[in-house]
Amino acid sequence: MQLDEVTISRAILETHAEISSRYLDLDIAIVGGGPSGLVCAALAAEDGRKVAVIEKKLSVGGGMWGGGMTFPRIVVQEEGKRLLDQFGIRSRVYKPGYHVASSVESVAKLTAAACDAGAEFFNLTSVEDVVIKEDGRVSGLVITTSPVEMTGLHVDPLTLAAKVTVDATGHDAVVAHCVLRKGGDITIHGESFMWAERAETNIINHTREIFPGLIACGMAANAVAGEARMGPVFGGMLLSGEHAAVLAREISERV
Ligand code: 48H
Repeated sequence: MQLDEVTISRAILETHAEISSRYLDLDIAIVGGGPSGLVCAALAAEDGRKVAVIEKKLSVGGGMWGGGMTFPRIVVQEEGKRLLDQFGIRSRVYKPGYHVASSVESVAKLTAAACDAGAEFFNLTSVEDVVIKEDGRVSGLVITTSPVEMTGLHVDPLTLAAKVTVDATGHDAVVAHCVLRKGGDITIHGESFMWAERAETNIINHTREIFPGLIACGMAANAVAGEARMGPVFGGMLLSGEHAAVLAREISERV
């Protein structure tokens, strides 16, 4: 078999240029590839939307890999069990209503589902700002590569367009903060104390369009709303991602 180094390089550069330029114009941009973003990506792409996940780290999965305090197990309550089943994630019942799954299997299967459904992934890519024009909506994202962000080099970013953006950046609610920082009319209350049952009950209501064109999802939804945290129970993240996919579809059809 012949293998030429320059051909390998061209294969990567040309393929990535073709795919990334095709995905510069999206139905739904999901910022953050944690559990809520992955579920949202899988379900929105399955629904036929043009979806990309923008993830600043090398790997997607966010805070799910480490389970609880580095022990690679997650708990999912009864309400979220059907989503474990839907994504083929095996679990065992610890006590009635407490389903335990491998955190590694969970990330792998959610990621595979999003890929299979046709979502595209831009890892090592960080969102640093939003596009807001005369219609007052978030209509795009300003992106840079994570190595540029980490080194603080003065390199101008690129921009992509999206009918809807989902802020799935976890505790930091990064996209919501971009809007706030630039003077957008948005209130971020900040995450509250640990109260698992309350946090998990209320997260669906907090998963909503928090600014025109911007949906808060997963832990970011609770952080924006001033809601409690929940520790390593992940049903709310899965359900929030599912709800965000439904909202994103409705909003993208109106734009
Ligand atoms: C691109 C970015 C940027 C950026 C961040 O934290 P996550 O896992 O988010 P969720 O909401 O899907 O899940 C939260 C869960 O993991 C968790 O932390 C829980 C349940 N905590 C409970 C508790 O009590 O502590 O993933 C967010 C992802 C990460 O992969 C980040 O790297 C990524 O977003 N991200 N991607 N551009 N500017 N900022």
